[in-house]
Amino acid sequence: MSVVGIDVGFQNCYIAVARSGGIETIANEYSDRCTPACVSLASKNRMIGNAAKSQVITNFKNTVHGFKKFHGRAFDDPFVQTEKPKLPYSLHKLANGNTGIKVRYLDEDKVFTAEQITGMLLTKLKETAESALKKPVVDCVISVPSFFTDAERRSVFDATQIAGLNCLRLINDTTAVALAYGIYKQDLPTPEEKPRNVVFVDMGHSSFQVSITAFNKGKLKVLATAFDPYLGGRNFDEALVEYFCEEFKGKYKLNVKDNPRALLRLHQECEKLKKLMSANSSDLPLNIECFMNDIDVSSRMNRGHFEDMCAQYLMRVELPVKAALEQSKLSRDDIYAVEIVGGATRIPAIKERISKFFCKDVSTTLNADEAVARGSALQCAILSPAFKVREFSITDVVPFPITLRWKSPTEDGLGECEVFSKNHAAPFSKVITFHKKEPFDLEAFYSNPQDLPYSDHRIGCFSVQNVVPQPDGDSSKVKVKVRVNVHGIFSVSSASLIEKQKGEGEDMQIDSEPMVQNEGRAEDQVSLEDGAAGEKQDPTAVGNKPKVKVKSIDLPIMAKNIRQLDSDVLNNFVEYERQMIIQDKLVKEQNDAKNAVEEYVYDLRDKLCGVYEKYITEEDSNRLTLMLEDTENWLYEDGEDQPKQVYVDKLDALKRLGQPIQDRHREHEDRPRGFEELGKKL
Ligand code: ATP
Ligand code: K
Ligand code: MG
Repeated sequence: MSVVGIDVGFQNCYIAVARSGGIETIANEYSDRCTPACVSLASKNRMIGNAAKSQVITNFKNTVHGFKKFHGRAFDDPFVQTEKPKLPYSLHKLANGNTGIKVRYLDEDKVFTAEQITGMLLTKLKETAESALKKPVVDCVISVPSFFTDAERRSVFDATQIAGLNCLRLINDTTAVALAYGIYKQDLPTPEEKPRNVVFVDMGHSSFQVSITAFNKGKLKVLATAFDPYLGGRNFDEALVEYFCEEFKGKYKLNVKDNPRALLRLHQECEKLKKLMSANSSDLPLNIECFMNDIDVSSRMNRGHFEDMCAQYLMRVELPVKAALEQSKLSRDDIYAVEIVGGATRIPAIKERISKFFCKDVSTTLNADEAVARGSALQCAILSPAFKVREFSITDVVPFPITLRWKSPTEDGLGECEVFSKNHAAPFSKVITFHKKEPFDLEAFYSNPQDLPYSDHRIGCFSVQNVVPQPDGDSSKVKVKVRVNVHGIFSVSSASLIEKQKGEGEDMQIDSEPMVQNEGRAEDQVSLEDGAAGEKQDPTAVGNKPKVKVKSIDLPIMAKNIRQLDSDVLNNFVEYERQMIIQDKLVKEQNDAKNAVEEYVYDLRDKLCGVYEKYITEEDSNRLTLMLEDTENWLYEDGEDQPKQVYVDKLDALKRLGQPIQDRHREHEDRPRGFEELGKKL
């Protein structure tokens, strides 16, 4: 069983595997360890990753990138609406209100969901890992931003299902980084000692995340997370793009924004320029040939000017860093190190701001690009029974407080309770006791809509069914377990009805109990309250004290989460992905077979006027050359798009003619040298 971790970035994806020798980041067929988060749909197949990235400009309407934040988002979500006009491809409102991505695929208009597009990307990453490991990849850990809400997490989780993966955990980006940092450290304080507090900062293409984590030997505990979900490298690219669009309007009378291709090219060039400026403070040129209307454009930029232009973004760097420190209740002196990862932290001004805030140099001991994937692979290794790895416990946090609401016989008719506070430990289960006579609904939502980087503060509605009064007509005691699971997803996970016990009149009571600190596997633990809930039948009274006979009946729960895909829809997506994989494979085999014919034609033709010359009569050679020419023409005409077998047969036919010549040549080559020398003399 393979053990892999996947960092699904807004721009860049990485896949790492745990092997006996340690963690290794895997390179794809382009010998690139980074796979672009890009999917390109075409009339016969899909291209994913590097192959798709090369289609960004040529096939811009059908090449999808920058879709990570469409997970779990309504089409009407303000974020989706602000992104929409900036995208080279079209968005489409799905029947359930979710965001769809509209493209041409197999010569038809198709609308894919974010789950499907990420599913395609995961298929590619899975195949990359499988071809490197030479065995199937199923179990994995996938990273998500720490600020992802329930709907976004469930949506990413569905994508893993579509790709046929078994996701053991959705791990927060910064937590994965913390694990990659901590697990190999030999000198962490013992559990009794004061922990070592480390700040992790990750700025990627689309977002900025900060966490403060306390380490002791064998464990890490996240103390606080803070973020700016809309601050990342792309803002800096956009600032440059805006600037040059303005400049080119005056200088060349070009309206770049009206030309999607030119705009995409400008984006690419601005990103390159931005990266150059990280290493170079002098004036740098920007040159794009044949940019628009056959005009070559050129300009210059330097770091100082760039920083002025981006002042509004640079100002925002300090805010999450400050918020995280405040929430952790630590002072700057308590911070042992500030570790930075993510591509955009290479911008010197960003590094400076972080360093200045903590009055400390930032550390770059982790691989800025690969740390998230490597940490995810480590988590997968810990969770996988197939792998032996040092015990390391992870306690993460709940990023946004969660409240439950229900109808109650009180004055305002509503009962309400915050079940998870901000930075509450996670995963975690709690048991809440209600007194009810009939089925009831629990509505879960994020307590503070204003702090949520998501437009809908609802999580879902959980209906506790089959509740009946006690035989004497009184309310029944109903124990409800709520939890934030290992993926950071909230649910009302179980409920049971307990026969009335004496002396309990209160409306609702909440008991909490941390889940066993075994991370993922804690999932399977049943949280028991006083040994009552979860037990079907309590043993009858023993000893002196007469005990009430307690009976507990499991109650079904109907969950309805916002933006959730129906299970039959998800199943269809799983099936459709399988079909697309088969289709891609067919096209690949067809192309390979066609290429083999083409290669053979070129190779044989070269050799006929070269090394094979002596082994064929002139007449035969001319005939064969003519035939090769015919085949070449055929490949560009009737033979352009034929079933694989046609190419295979074609190649066989050619080989029947070519092989004897090759054999004669080889026979001669293999002849002992002396013999040949002798032959020459004779
Ligand atoms: P996210 O974490 O938001 O999902 P991601 O994980 O795909 O996105 P990263 O791969 O961490 O993002 O970083 C990509 C960003 O880093 C891009 O904006 C890229 O231009 C930027 N970047 C990479 N190298 C440099 C550099 N040397 N200087 C400036 N920016 C850089
Ligand atoms: K990444
Ligand atoms: Mg990232």
